[in-house]
Amino acid sequence: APTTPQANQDVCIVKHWLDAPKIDENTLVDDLTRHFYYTLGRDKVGESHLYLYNALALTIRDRLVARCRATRQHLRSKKTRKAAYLSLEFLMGRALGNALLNLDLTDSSRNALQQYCTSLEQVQEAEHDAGLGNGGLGRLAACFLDSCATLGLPVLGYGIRYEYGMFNQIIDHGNQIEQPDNWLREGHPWELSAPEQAVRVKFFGHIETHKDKDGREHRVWANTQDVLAVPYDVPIPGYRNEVVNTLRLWKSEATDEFDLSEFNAGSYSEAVAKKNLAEQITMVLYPNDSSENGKELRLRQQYFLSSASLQDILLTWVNQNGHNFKDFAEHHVFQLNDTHPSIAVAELMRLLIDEYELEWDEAWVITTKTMAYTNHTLLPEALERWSVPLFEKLLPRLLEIIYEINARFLSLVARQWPGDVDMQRTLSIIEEGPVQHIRMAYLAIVGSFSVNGVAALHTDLLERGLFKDFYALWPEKFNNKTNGVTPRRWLAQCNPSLSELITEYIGPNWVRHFDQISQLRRYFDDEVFQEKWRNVKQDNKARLAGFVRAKTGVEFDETMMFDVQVKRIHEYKRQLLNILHVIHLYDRIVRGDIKDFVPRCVLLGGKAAPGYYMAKKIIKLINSVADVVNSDERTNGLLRVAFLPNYNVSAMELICPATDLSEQISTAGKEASGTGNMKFMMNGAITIGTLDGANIEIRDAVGSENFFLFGAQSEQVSAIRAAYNPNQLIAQDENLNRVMALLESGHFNLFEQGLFDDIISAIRSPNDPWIVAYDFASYVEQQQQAALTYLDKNVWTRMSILNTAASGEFSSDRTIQQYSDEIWRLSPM
Ligand code: T68
Repeated sequence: APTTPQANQDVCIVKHWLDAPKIDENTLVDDLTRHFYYTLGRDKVGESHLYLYNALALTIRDRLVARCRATRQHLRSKKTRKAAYLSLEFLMGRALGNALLNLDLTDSSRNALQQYCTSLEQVQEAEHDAGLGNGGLGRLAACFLDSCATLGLPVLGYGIRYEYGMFNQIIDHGNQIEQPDNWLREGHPWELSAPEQAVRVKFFGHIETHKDKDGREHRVWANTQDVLAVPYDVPIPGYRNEVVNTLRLWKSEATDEFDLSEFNAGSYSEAVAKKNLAEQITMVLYPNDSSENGKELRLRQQYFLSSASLQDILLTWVNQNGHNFKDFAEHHVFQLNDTHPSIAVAELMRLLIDEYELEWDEAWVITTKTMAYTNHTLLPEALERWSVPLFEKLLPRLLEIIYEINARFLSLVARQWPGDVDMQRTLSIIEEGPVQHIRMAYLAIVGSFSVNGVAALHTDLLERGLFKDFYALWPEKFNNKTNGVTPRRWLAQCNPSLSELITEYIGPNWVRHFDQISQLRRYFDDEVFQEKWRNVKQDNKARLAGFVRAKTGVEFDETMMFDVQVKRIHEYKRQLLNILHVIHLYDRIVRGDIKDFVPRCVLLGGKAAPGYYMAKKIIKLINSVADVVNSDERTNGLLRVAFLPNYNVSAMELICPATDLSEQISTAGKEASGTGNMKFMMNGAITIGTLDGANIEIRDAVGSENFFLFGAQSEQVSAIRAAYNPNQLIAQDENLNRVMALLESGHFNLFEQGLFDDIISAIRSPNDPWIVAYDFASYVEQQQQAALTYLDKNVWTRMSILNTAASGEFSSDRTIQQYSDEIWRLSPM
């Protein structure tokens, strides 16, 4: 029972609290009912199950909060070294199923819901995806949080609580339409706000020099327009280990200071309008996944997150240690998820120098011992550069600090390469030009003790290409951390039947120790096991077929091969190559070449950045081809094509368990890692792919005989492009020639002449950076190889089992263990 709070000197601490809520089924039923009737004030189960979902979520949250408190206390009392993962994106998806799995409450929740005559599945459907990310980078952050909590590592996530997440995609006459994702409208039961821990973030203003009483000069950032950062905490449960970490998401709010003169002069509305300006910062997630757009609001978001998070950590430190920062770097590390939060390098310097009065050198040692940077892309259009004039207006003090960092860095460069002015220009954090720009990746590298890529090839290309001069200067900073995905969500949770089968054969410990999945290898030739494996896949395919029918009206037949490519739409990912192959299959059917035709259902899905013209054209082409193919009777039983609208985390949870063939077909050297490839592999899909990103490691792990490899290799790409003649390739390849002829005849755009001209020109262009025409022939050949292999059910099933069995190293637990051992140096709680 609660007892009276006891006063000590300054604060009133509640010495005892209610016993932590029990895990047993009866209390679960009681709490569910209490939340439904009283917290939410409902007495009928409506059609949407929304309130039941909320009641169950609150019931589970109670159990998380108790553990979260315990985890926090442990952290405080032990003064443990901890990491902060700074990311503009956390693509969490739904939370309920994951929390139930990790707390082992799935069965009792299912039972508790019986009294409401509904299934757990129906209730779970009421939860909106938390779509606070674009794609791979954001979902990686979410998988990492699950692994950190499961490994019991003291890691705090810091992100932004966007009011609107990744847009909802609607397909209208084959075209993408974006609709706002108002995911908070019906409430978000997982979060707890802590307004008393809000911090202020400064913008605009100017710099003054003040002298203190000892005559020392200080730079003062004055006359700023401040915004409040209010934290919302989301609990992150580990897998059955009592640990619950925290993801802290910041919301921007106006300070309550009105300009009174303005107010009294009658400009009430103008004074209040400032509130809107402040609240804009966290209003919406930028939907670009691979190009930077240079918008001021985006820079505001980046600084807002970086400043609020660093202030939060410094305040906690100062509360415990006063202004003594001697051991700070021993207790903290900040992982920057790409350059998006890399302004944190300069902000930590500012806070230490301006707010806590450290000397430059002291502050620089702390900064460069605590910052670590992960790069996620080599694409030049994605490298962030901020214009100096914009920076100067918005963050004048930060610009000064960056100039100083750069000056000191360039003198190091001058010492390293005496007299080499070119080298100074090349490596400068400030890019010269008509308008100066700040190269955020360079700021991140200079300010960090660790720089990592996300797959072996990617890291290699960083070291030998994009960052080669930095690598020459500081080889010890560079390291690889091949991505991974959490086997909780991406196998245990999304594929319950396969999980059960796996557990039946190798016991339940694989969920926590995923390297044990290799024990499945023992059964790849066991016919009984194979049969069960096939049946599970069959059921999952039926489940996906229902979903595809509901969302697109296209009938998938689960006896056919399911061939799937879902990911953001981008030219380098080459959905275009996939659809050209579909056209080729269609052409074969039409011309009667169906001797060894293996029936297949091709599924594509993914969002295009709203301003990405070609990506949107590709969506339209996919839909147009799907319409023609699906309505031509000759294709019945042989070929079905669907474009799934609004691909997101929850859709992937249905898709990857049901996939036979996983399409990972990017132009070699362009996909940093990929993580969808790992989800498919875990669920027993076989990959058709290029030697790109983590595909290379996937193929090494499973064996080349269990992977359909095609296409140019990354070292060959530049030579191929130098002498690229796609028209000749097309003329010489009968298949491709026919595909292009069909496309160019307007067969897929009968009533809209010229609709796909830009796509046609791109394929025929000698400057096509993605060499679609070059890789077409080997792609078609491997597709046929895959099809023939699929015909032999036993061979395919063996390959499928071996893929799952070899997926152990693609658990994000492995990745996070490496981050912890090699970068963060954390001890488990
Ligand atoms: C992805 N990057 C990589 N970026 O493309 C993928 N970019 O190969 C890799 O597996 C994944 O990161 C995880 O490492 C992205 O997803 C973005 O989403 C993004 C968002 C905003 C700005 C730039």
